[in-house]
Amino acid sequence: MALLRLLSIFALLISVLHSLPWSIDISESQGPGTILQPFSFNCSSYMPTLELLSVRPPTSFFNNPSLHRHDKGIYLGKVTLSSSARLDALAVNRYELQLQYKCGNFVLAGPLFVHVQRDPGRIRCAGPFASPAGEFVYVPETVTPGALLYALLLPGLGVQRAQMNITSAQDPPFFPGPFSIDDQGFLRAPSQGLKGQAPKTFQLQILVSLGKGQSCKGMLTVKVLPAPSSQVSFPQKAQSITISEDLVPGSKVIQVEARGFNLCYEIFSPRPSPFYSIGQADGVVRTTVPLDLARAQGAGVTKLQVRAFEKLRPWVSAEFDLTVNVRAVNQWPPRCHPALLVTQIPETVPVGTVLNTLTCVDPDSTSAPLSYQLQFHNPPDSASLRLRDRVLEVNTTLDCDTPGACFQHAASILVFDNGQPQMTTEVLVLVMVTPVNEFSPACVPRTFRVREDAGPHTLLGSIVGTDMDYPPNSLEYYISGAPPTFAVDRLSGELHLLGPLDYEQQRLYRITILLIDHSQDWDLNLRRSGSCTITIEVEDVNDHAPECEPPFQELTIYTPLGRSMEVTKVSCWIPQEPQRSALSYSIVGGNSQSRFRLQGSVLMHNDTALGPPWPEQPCTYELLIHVADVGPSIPHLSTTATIIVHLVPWRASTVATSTHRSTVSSTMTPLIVTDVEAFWKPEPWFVVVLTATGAVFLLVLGWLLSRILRGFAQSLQAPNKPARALLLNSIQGNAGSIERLKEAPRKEMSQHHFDGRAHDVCTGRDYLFNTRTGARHWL
Ligand SMILES: *[C@@H]1O[C@H](CO)[C@@H](O)[C@H](O)[C@H]1NC(C)=O
Ligand SMILES: *[C@@H]1O[C@H](CO)[C@@H](O)[C@H](O)[C@H]1NC(C)=O
Ligand SMILES: *[C@@H]1O[C@H](CO)[C@@H](O)[C@H](O)[C@H]1NC(C)=O
Ligand SMILES: CC(=O)N[C@H]1CO[C@H](CO)[C@@H](O)[C@@H]1O
Repeated sequence: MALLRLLSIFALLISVLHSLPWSIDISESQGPGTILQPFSFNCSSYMPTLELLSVRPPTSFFNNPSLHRHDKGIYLGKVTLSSSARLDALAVNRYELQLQYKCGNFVLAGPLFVHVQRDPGRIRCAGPFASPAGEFVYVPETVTPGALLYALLLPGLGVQRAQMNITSAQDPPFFPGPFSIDDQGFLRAPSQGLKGQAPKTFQLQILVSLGKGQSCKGMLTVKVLPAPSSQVSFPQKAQSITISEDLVPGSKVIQVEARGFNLCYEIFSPRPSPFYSIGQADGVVRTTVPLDLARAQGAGVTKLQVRAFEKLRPWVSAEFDLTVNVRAVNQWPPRCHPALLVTQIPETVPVGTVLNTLTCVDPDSTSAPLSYQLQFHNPPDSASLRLRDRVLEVNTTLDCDTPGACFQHAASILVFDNGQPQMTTEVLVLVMVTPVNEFSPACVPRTFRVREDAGPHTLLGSIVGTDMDYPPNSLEYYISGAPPTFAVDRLSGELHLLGPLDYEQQRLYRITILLIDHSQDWDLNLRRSGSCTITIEVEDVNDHAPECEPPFQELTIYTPLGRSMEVTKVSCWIPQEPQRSALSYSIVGGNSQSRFRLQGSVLMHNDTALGPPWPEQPCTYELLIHVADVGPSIPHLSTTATIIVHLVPWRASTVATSTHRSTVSSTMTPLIVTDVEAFWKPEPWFVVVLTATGAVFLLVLGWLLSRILRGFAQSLQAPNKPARALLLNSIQGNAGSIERLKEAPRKEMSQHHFDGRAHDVCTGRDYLFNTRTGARHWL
């Protein structure tokens, strides 16, 4: 050892002294910290430095040299292997270290050659195999099962056999089966093969072990490659497809499929595609936005160019033209403004008045034309409104004064689009017609007649007013400025009498009836009026009974047989109302054999009616003449005059016809009983009748006595004179029979009604008679 040291010092001295390049051999098995070679320098008066300027090939295997003072003026320099030193004779077997020594101004530079010697007893895991990522082995997936994939050769292994094991786990399902490596370093594929394993990578940790406890580790990464494809192609070059616009975004349009291995798909035109996307792996084309044709412009037809390519070899590709047509779908009915049409118009609006104009749009297509149709609901089949294009107008008069309710018109406007399927919108129309008071009420002038004795509240008549507005004849009646004699019922138009009337004071009234309509206009204050004149004629009513002058006559008539002649004239009048001259006369009693009749007020005798043989003897007739007033009203006041006629038959050979008239003397007051039909008052009448009858009876008796005495001498030639004259008072209606005639047989009185008693001189018998019927009862 001491010898070696001496040698080295010697060598150093040589080197320093001669500055010769020198070299060192070092075994590759030397590790970090190994001192290569110490060398000394002579530098007495300076502090020397030693530097490693460079290493070729560059490496960090060497530390900077160190310099230590060894003895007086002598320094020892050392170069050691760094901690990263991994010497490998197969990789680099010579390093050149450039060293520089300084001692004061003295500079010495020179190379040091380090020769790395191989160590035959050492195995090494070197190269990419020993790197953390390991060695990459690319294998197509079509490799035959168990095929040799890789041979792991380790430097320095030489002919020695090492044991190689895969230490990492190879568990399914990631591993189709275990890879294997043998002692020669031959890596083989799993016996199951690698089909379908692309593009997996399998990392295999390899342990290399030699005897004598030596071993190292490394990594092999097997990457399975897909089978090399033949060619990528589409079954057809182009395709056209039609979809409807109502597809929601994300809907599948079509799936494209190309032949090839491990393909990807993309749309390469247009790029970016605004409406569609394609699934990179599955080739499904989907929509990305709503395809509303009205809004998404240009969505109608889209030409897509699709490319399919191999994932690992993108340049292997095929192209496909896809045309997507979007079909419009009618999704929305038209939208209209206004959506509901309610309006109110007066009935007088002229035909052609515009009620409203519809504005409709189709959300599906703003430009497509729409069609409109008017449909009536109430009244059905009405022609009152019409639709011209989109304008609702009044078509016919909306007059509501004719019967039938027309105040509300209900209809619909149907708006159709022309899409498929057709969509419809209904716009309800409600037109209220308001009434207008157009017409004035009217009434016809009329004349009413009323008896002057009519009582209060007597109905004179009804005024009928008319008004053509609806509701018809909604009228009220008023009397305009009338005297308070009349009143009109406000609602019914009946005209009533209020106060007393007097024909003698006022015969004619003219009153103006005012008619005012109501409830015939939307504005209830709008009322119209009309009027007409009603004439009221007061009818005269006779207030007094007629009187006759003289009231009682007695006549002797010489009449030629079979001749007719005037007997006398009955002259009667109403003294209080001399203008009322029309009176009616009738014979009501004593006209036996109907020998007398009345021509107006003239009493005629007619023998011819009797026919021969005419009576030879004189006869006496007591005739009762009923006199009544006639006028505009029913005659109701009357009197009865009495005429006694002595009829003396006269032969033509004797004397001419003559009439002997004897009037009632002034002392003999004839009695005329009058009776007002409507108002018979029995009590005063009875008193008068009884008194008067008694008095007359006495007078007549006296007169008869004088007649008998006077006529005794004439009794030979004159006919039989009536022994008595009966003055009977006519009583109309139910006046009843005269009490005096009690001797009449009871049973016949009960059957007939007799007013008086008379004596027929021609037959010589007494009889009872009825003044109205002329019936007789012979006693
Ligand atoms: C390595 O593999 C061999 C068989 O090839 C086996 O006998 C040996 O035990 C294995 N060694 C280790 C450490 O697994
Ligand atoms: C409009 O009125 C006329 C008659 O005036 C009728 O012929 C026509 O049909 C009406 N129009 C409509 C749309 O009802
Ligand atoms: C008298 O009566 C007869 C028969 O009724 C009639 O034909 C005749 O005309 C009358 N004479 C006169 C003058 O009225
Ligand atoms: C041992 C050795 O060589 N020593 C030398 C160092 O250098 C001085 C002068 O430069 C010499 O005198 C010594 O002999």
